[in-house]
Amino acid sequence: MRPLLSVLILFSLTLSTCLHAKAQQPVRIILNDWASQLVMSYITAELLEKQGQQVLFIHSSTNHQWGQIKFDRADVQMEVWEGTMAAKFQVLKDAGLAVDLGDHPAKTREDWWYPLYLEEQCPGLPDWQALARCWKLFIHPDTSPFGRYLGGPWEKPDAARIRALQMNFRVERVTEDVLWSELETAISQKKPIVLFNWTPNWVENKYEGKFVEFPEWNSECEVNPKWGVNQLVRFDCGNPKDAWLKKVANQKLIERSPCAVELIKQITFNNSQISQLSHWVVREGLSEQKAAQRWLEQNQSTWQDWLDTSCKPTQTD
Ligand code: TMO
Repeated sequence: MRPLLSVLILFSLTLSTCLHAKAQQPVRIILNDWASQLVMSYITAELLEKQGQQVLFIHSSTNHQWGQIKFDRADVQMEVWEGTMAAKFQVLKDAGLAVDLGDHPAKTREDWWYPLYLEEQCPGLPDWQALARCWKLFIHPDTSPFGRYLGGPWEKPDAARIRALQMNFRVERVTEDVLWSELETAISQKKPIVLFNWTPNWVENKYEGKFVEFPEWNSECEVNPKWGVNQLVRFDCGNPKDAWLKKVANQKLIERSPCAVELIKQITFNNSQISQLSHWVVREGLSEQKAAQRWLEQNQSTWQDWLDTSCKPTQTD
């Protein structure tokens, strides 16, 4: 072969390899701020790496994650909860910017919650009107002269709900750690507390309690002021029960990393698995990474199956 030709071939081979490598971008996984989501994200990262993908983590609040997806700065969120995130997901989905990569086989609920002993102090619970009547039990220095509702950083407009239902409460927003430490303190002294909680979660395996029953959720409640007990404003209802939990991706991931998409579609967790993940972190004190490792060690055949039935990026990308 003539030297010039071989140089040209080498050049074009190198060029195509570079282009090829450039086309394989890392899969950017969103890390939110509650235990099971973090553990599941680390499990997903491990599996994507086993599949031959590169992975990056993007720290984001649930509110900001939609902008991250919209502006192509993140690729996947493994735990999108209907109760707190459906409306914002729907907007991006309708715009063709986000895709649904399937539901987990878990039924979920996110709402105000109280430990069971409160029913003696506040007869009529779990009805919200009983809670509204008992508001004085919940007066707290942080929200005085109103009752305190302890919320996390994830909810939809709770203050709007409180106003719509004319309750003498104020929201205090805290991180997940503070939610649980306040819950522990209240329970150890049998003191009144009403706070944001969700299922599946570690709490249901440890403490008896109930969600407050607000007026039944309805999509109209969030868009139509006329709907519901307060004719003038929206948000006069609770969050959905038996709600979905899904994986959501940046629309661009579909073409960019089809094998990652195949794998993510297969990764699913049920209620008891998810509460187990949060239990390992919150109750047993494992780091989220350690909890992910433990799950991978205990569920080898499950994830091997997911990998075996997904394409390999080197063959298709
Ligand atoms: C989003 N969360 C499960 C914390 O409600």
